[in-house]
Amino acid sequence: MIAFIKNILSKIFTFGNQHTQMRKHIILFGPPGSGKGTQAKQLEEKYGLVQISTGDLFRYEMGNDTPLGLKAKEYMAKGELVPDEVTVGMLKNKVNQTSEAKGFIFDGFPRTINQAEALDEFLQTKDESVAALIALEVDDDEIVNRLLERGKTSGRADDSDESIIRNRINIYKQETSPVYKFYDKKSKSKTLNGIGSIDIIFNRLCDEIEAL
Ligand code: B4P
Repeated sequence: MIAFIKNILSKIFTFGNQHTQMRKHIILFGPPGSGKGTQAKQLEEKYGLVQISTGDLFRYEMGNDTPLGLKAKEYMAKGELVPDEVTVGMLKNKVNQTSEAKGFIFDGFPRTINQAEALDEFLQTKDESVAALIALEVDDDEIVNRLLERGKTSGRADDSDESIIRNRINIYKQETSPVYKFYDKKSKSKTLNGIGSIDIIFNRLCDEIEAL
């Protein structure tokens, strides 16, 4: 009888651990144009994780002229952050709609300490947490070049004007970079050189993720 109970308990705990291990949530971090979106798409394919890009979600809403999209447009066109209450609600909806995912790559989220706290609290309600924040380091001039280059074809208002790009970089330094320290205090932050070919950076990221 005791052996039977032990067996049942061990199955329950094994299942619990497997579930927790399977859900690996990674924050891909870095300034605008550091390659978060580019890399997240490849990581999604390799590891079967689901990319959630708040920038893409906002662009989708803007493209459909929804009330949320119209609100986001006011801020994004100037290179400013969309208010936290709008962003956090949208993110939670997306996570809940994708509940079967093995884990998420958060691309461009969290961008403020408020967003980071909201994310941690939200994941805690599911008995989950962020596995790591991986920051791609790229200098300002490289960012400006990349985004102006993308602006030639993307049609994005926030990529076509150097002063807007510089504003995005400044906002990153003031409002977003503290998120790195927030996760560093939990020993979860890592930094990678984001300059080099897309494949080289992808390999660096894979090494970090596999070491988690
Ligand atoms: P996002 O859509 O998140 O994107 P991003 O900052 O433009 O760039 P990303 O780092 O993903 O760069 P990518 O791979 O595309 O944000 C846009 C706006 O949305 C924000 O400014 C804000 O207004 C709003 N927003 C989004 N999330 C928010 C949030 N959480 N809270 C509030 N507001 C929010 O790469 C850029 C270019 O570089 C591409 O052309 C790519 O081809 C090139 N590239 C990539 N890797 C390269 C490499 N290794 N070498 C050379 N070029 C490379």
